[in-house]
Amino acid sequence: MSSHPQGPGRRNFLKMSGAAALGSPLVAGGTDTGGGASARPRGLPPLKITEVRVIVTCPGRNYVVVKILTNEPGLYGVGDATLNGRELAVATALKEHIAPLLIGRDPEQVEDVYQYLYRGSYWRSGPVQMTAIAGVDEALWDIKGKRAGMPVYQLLGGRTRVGALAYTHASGNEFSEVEDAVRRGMERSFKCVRAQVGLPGLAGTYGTSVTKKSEEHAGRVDQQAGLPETEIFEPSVYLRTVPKLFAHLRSKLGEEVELLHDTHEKLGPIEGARLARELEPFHLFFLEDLLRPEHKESFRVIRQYSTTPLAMGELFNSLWDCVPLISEQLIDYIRCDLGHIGGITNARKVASLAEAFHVKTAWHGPADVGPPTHAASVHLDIAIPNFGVQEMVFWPEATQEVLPGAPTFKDGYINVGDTPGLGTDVNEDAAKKYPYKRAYLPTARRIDGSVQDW
Ligand code: KDG
Ligand code: MG
Repeated sequence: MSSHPQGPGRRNFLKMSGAAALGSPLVAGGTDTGGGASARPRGLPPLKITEVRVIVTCPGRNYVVVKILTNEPGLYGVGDATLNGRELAVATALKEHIAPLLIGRDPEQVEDVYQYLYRGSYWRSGPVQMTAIAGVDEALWDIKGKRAGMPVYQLLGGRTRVGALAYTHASGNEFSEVEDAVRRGMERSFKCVRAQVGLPGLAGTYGTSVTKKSEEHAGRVDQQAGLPETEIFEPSVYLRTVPKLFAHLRSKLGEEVELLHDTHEKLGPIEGARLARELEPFHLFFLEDLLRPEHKESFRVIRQYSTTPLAMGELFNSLWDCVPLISEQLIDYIRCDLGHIGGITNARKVASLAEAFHVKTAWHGPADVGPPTHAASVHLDIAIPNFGVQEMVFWPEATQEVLPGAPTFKDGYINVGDTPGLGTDVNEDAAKKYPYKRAYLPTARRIDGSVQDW
């Protein structure tokens, strides 16, 4: 192979040798070492996975990073396999169960590896397994891009837009604080801002327990060291407060700024319908995650009552979680997390399914998934035709030191550059400076003490 693992020599070589052929089928009873190891295009040396490193690090918060090395000197890929509050479960799945299956396999057979890890394991889906698979998938796309000398978005069909419209977060305990935070987002050139407010008499509502500079914390849900803290939630208080917040924001800020809101799966169907209906006059860009993820058909109730655009999906782990909502056009934005739904390979299928039903994408982009997942999301955003909006974060210095190369933000848009692969990396020495710290998400209860969806 060329002495420049990421250089243009690769691209020319691939052009000359044509598309990679799939290999000969396995003979019955053999060990599955992958579909195509034996049938590479003439002259292209076979590529093999030689090592899978699982790096757990806490530069401000916990991240699980997958680094896949190959037999080609210098050629490796980096993926993110972080599952907030369950990091070590994913790291163990990767180290103990998945890594041994990857050694010797052809890293370029991304779809085959995905199928093998998803369907081949018999135990399918679930957040731990799908986050682990996402880490592997992102690393393999990174390798493929580096080998081709192209950014991943080129492998996905090339650019369809100059950048991905991004949204940031604004929050506060008073309406005026939220208003100020939205203004700060707008000053920073955001065209879209998610607004969350504290509930009177109830301390620590979802998305509000941050400092006044809330846009710095976009998507950042504080991890609770030790044991999780409990927030108190009451649907009646929430339902009375949120429409008044948006009435306030529209009266102060006008119609132009796009406003979003996240219910974070806290309501029942008729409550969700009431909220969506009462928010109609304030023209939200979307109302996110009204209902728990289990019974998708409940969204029919909301659709009957309201034209507020709906988004859903950050807790979904499989393509089939998305099918009822998309095929019945019960939502307007599908917002799976690439890091929890198996990576680019599965998310692009979700996007294509959505395209057929007039549903757009709004991939989940909080700080509790790492820069490689954010980069993967943006590569997909700028390549697909039915992109909607991208949630984004600003990274603290320590995260940038350990996980460099995150997408950049300018004039309301988030973007990736032309570095081959995903453009992100891991600094293993820096990662060692920040050892894992056990941490949890908060949890929630009603005033009567019963468990509430957080
Ligand atoms: O780990 C949980 C967070 O990722 C989640 O609470 C953030 O809902 C979220 C969002 O929309 O960013
Ligand atoms: Mg959310």
